[in-house]
Amino acid sequence: MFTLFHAPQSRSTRILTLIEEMGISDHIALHSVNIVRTDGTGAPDPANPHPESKVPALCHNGQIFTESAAIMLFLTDAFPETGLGPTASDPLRGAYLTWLFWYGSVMEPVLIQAAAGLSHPVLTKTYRGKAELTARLHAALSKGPWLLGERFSAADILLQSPFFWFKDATPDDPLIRDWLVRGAARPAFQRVMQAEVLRRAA
Ligand SMILES: N[C@@H](CCC(=O)N[C@@H](CS)C(=O)NCC(=O)O)C(=O)O
Repeated sequence: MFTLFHAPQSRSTRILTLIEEMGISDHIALHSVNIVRTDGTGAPDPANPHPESKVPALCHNGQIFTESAAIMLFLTDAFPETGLGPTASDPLRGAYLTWLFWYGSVMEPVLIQAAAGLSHPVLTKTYRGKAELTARLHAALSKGPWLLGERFSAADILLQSPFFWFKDATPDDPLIRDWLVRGAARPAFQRVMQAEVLRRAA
């Protein structure tokens, strides 16, 4: 059994979307926790095992996994038959791992800096900027409907997620906009979004 520590409408929502896409919710115990939201509401939850009181956190056999990309990689490797992540011998494995790690190492920093209005040569040298981020996504999506070409994967769920919450951050690029429309139209995504509205209101 896996326990997902979750707060509705947060970064752990994308893990729920992955779980729904994989059809593995019977294997997951959902544990809702309080978190400090960006508006200052909420509070750290003593029941949350995340060392920074954040979500998502996943617990399995006494191990704690944090960081969305690590959790996604662990789940797609644990349930390879669901097809949501290429396994070690798959020729798409390199691209898959690259997108998962690029998200946390480059994409989130670039989007957060842009949202904060930060600009500094050291930041730009290290992470590049929104134009380069757009070009990288555009290049991948010019080869197929998903980041791995014809194959939908956890990488799409992860990299689409910030644009669903912060629509203004969406690059003005038709291939990226169409990719987001395809992701939002998926039945699993829609089921999770509806359930999240109810959980947040509860
Ligand atoms: N890099 C982490 C970020 C996790 C994160 O920042 N989660 C937010 C929710 S959207 C949180 O729990 N914030 C509570 C806090 O900052 O105390 C990941 O991708 O999993």
